[in-house]
Amino acid sequence: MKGFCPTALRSHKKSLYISLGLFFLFSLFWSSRHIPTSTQAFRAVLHAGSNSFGLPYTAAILYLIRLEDASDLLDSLASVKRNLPGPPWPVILFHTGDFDEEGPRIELVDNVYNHLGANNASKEFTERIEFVKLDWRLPEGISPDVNVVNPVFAHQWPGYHHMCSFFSTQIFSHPRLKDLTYYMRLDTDSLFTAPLCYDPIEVIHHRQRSYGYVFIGSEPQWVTSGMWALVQNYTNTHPSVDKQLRLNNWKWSHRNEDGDESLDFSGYGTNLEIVNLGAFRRRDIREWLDAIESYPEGIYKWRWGDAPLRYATVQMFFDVEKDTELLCGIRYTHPWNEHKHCPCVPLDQMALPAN
Ligand SMILES: Nc1nc2c(ncn2[C@@H]2O[C@H](COP(=O)(O)OP(=O)(O)OP(=O)(O)O)[C@@H](O)[C@H]2O)c(=O)[nH]1
Ligand SMILES: [Mg+2]
Repeated sequence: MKGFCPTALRSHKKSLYISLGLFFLFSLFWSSRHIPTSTQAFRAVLHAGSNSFGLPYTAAILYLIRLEDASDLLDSLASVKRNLPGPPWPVILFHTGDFDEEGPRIELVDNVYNHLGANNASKEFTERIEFVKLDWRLPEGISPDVNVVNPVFAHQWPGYHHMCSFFSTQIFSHPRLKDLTYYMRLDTDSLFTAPLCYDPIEVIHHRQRSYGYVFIGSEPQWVTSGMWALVQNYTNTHPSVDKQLRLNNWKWSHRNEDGDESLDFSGYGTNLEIVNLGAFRRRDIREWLDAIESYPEGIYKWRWGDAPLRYATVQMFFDVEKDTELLCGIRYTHPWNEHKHCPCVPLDQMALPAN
């Protein structure tokens, strides 16, 4: 009977193979088109208190986005995919309504997929994307009428001001970040320009840092009206803050007769930052963030930015030598910001912090 194969059975087998082949091709086509827009399964693992990578920490990459910045976002995400090593952490896209409907969400994820190019592990990358809606409201005491508020940066009011408020004070208590150890923030116009020799989140963890950044800039005085005074008043009533600022060699500005400050306020480049969430959720830091919120005119009228507010917060509550990391080995650009790069030193050649 060896080699016996009646014609009927052979043609039956043939059609079976053809059907299987067609089924395989169809599923391949379908799976490449059907791109999920959330990472529920991944999140379920995180919520169980561990992660799939066997790491003692969890993280996410996050953006705040809006429809008009979608094409920048594609380039930024492509630069993350191409140049940022490390575990495939979720990519959280916070939005404020532009992606409420499924249509724009699917379209954006499809565009990311096409921008990355098929057969490029692009599907896996798009599966990391999550959309999270933010419900922005003006704080009490701020009129919804732009003419009443007469804010600095009126042309982008209140969106830009909401953005500053979200990143300065609210982000640390956002429910989606509750179980995360770290977040890396990027803006839609943030770009990694070359492959990195380390995973920056792993560097922050390994070196036990609370805050990672790539540059410090300075803010023009027309967007910091009253900021020096708020920090000074708070410091005067909080001796531990005064002590920490002295240890960090903080320099105070002085006002001349014309009301001009002798110093511009510095600011971390928050368009790429890594935050240890637990460190920023300290009670004394929360008290300071509440003080910022209790003077909403600071952000909503005077357009205080999240960059100088982050700078003040870190300098007031952390030891900048021990708790912050300048990640200058990252090849990175953001419009209007110039900064120095340093050679990228792989993690296994970095020293552990001496405690
Ligand atoms: N949803 C939403 N996102 C915003 C709004 N304003 C800014 N963003 C986002 O917040 C991030 C920072 O905004 P940018 O306009 O880049 O702010 P910036 O870096 O201070 O300003 P530039 O120097 O012009 O880049 C970007 O990812 C924007 O897409 C807004 O009104 N709504
Ligand atoms: Mg920007």
